[in-house]
Amino acid sequence: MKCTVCRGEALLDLRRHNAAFCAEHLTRFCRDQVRRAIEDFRMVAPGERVLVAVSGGKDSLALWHLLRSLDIDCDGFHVGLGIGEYSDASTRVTRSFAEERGLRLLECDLRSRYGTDVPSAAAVSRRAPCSACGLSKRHLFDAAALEGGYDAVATGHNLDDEAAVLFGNVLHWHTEYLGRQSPVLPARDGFPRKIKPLVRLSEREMAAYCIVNGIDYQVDECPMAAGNRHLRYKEQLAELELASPGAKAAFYFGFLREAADRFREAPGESGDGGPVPCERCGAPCSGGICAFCRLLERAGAPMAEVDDAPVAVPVTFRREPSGGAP
Ligand code: Q46
Ligand code: ZN
Ligand code: ZN
Repeated sequence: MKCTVCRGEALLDLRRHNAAFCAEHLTRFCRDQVRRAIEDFRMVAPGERVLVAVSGGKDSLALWHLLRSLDIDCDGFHVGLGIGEYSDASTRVTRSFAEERGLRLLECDLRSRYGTDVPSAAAVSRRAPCSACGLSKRHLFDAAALEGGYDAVATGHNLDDEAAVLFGNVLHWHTEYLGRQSPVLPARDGFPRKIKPLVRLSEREMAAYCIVNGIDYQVDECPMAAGNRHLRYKEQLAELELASPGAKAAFYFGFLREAADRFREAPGESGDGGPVPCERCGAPCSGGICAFCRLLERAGAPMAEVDDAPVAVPVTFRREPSGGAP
């Protein structure tokens, strides 16, 4: 198999693009795809600062690496979820990535900051672990971005993730979610802008990108993900993609082009009068106490002791961040 660009030995074929790439041209391809997503969806303007949500998995580490290689001013933010050895290993790999490259990493450890973790909060509140986890991460990403004055929060959702979410939302006609399914959600009502610069790249491409760029990542799946519907949708779409390369991209980008606008809510249409600050943490919510503070309350977190502490704390490494190349 030859590289489509240089005719050298290729290490990855991309059937949906009818191409194959060597290490150098795969890296260049991934960078071009991210640059194109950022431009097409106006994700980041010159001079803006981005907070990258970094789990320690291949997608988020590759995203951080790619954004740095495009000279985007960005720092990482990692949340310690407290999911046993899986979380400990994810934190270790994230710290090593940042330390080796002299990058600025912020962290929030659920247990030390709030006295709880994802498994306990999910058990006490009788929520599915992924629901408690997703709620916590969304809240903390927003809070950390606002606290640090970042213009946008970038997450490592790739084409496979977005196509699977779209598939689930269409299957069940979750029209409200379809209205919000976009690679960029503008800042509004006190929430920072959310961007997904990897939407043009697949999981397989991200794994290959990490390997050829020497990025060590958490390879284990989260133990809480087992049986999750999202994974099933991914498997079904992967089968479809195998039989018909490009099907996933056609489905997802076709939706954005042809149908997404039809599901968007016009400003003020929700009729709820807009958000008000949470009585406890000040985050925008529909009234009273926000969902995250309610979750903490149910989990018995000692709120009064932590209310004023910052959400995201910079991790100190042996040497100072140099701001150099990735
Ligand atoms: S980390 Fe959290 Fe995922 Fe684990 S508990 Fe579910 S949502 S599967 S991205
Ligand atoms: Zn090549
Ligand atoms: Zn709150």
